[in-house]
Amino acid sequence: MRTQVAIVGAGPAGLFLSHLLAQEGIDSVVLEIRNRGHIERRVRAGVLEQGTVDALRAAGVADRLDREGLVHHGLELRFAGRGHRIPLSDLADGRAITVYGQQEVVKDLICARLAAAGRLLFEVAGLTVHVLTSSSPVVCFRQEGREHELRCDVIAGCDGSHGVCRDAIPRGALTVYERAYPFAWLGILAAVPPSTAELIYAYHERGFALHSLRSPAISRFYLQCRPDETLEAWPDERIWGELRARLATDDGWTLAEGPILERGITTMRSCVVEPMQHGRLFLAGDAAHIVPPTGAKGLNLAVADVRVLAEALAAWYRTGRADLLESYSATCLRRVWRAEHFSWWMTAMLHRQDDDPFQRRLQLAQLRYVCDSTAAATTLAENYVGLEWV
Ligand code: RFL
Ligand code: PHB
Repeated sequence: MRTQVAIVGAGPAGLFLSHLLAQEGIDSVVLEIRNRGHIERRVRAGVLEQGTVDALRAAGVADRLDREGLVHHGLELRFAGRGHRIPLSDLADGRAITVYGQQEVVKDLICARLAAAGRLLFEVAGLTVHVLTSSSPVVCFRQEGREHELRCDVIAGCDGSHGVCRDAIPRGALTVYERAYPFAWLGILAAVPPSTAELIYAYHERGFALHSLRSPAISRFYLQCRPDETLEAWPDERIWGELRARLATDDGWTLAEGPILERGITTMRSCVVEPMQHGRLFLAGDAAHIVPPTGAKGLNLAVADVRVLAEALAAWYRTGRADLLESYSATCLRRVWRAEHFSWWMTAMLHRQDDDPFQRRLQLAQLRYVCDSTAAATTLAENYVGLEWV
């Protein structure tokens, strides 16, 4: 088997890269360890930056997003029994976010690739990457019991935080920057109309809570919990009780409850590998960097990376110029580190960290400042909707 670009992983990064390359006339094969149903059902991100929506639209894969996505011009910070609206669009040049499930983006991209007869191989096993510093790297894998070798010009490692591409780079060629957090998120999807028109990020002494949404009939919630907790410790009654307590206000706001459709616990960490390239292997998305979900940046960074990579590959194939490929890592890392800082800042401001009352007063002082100062609110708003110039 041969292709120009072998793409490992059919998450948003791998699928969108394959789509962008096809638009430039560049052939690719996407290799995915899971089956199609699994990746189309995997509940994850929900917030798309303005730039992500614009990129999906420009690539012709936003028809359903434009019909079903919920455009939000603000969000709420809730603490000390009161909500404070941050008018995102007023503070960020009219830009907005769109709430649209990541698995819907994945479904739309799979449809587009299959409609264009793109090669998407599901349920590949034992995938390994070889001769990365040669001009003809190779991907080996098994499918339906048969061994395959895929020769290519370039490998795109889009295989997420537990993939194999990053680990194929020799130690010593990469620097890993990491930070763990002493808490996790319990996330649920519930069949209940949202009790809010905009996202609510709540700081409470019992811990952080987030009220998000997916559609007029489906709500999404997250609760800060301990990283060692299991789902058995969280029966439905405890989940709704904590959400009611952490989201409570003094003005009689009530939370509608409903059947829980899906639940999961995610640990939180920050991680960046530098550089995002080794020879002919280019890392993109979660394979190269992880952010805690508080800033809603992971999917948006994955899309931003592959836009840079697709443009660099297009220039290379068209004219032979390699400068954009050579600067791929540096170009992406500027945006990555801005998002790392923003996600860390949002996380530190909103989570209960320990029993330190000094720390709690600092967090409240920061929250009040963000709500009362236009300059501080603008910092949150422009980062949240996505900075155009990084
Ligand atoms: P993905 O989506 O993990 O896709 C990687 C794919 O690679 C496959 N794979 C392999 N394939 C072949 N061989 C192997 N050896 C393989 N190993 C792995 C995997 O099966 C998978 O299909 O990475 P990608 O494409 O880089 O996309 C990144 C995003 O998924 C991630 O950053 C976001 O989900 C993060 N995130 C959020 N991002 C946002 O922008 N906005 C949000 O609101 C937001 N909320 C979230 C989130 C992530 C969460 N969790 C569960 C981690 C909320 C949560 C709870
Ligand atoms: C979500 O809707 O899944 C969501 C929203 C905001 C975040 C993280 C996740 O910061």
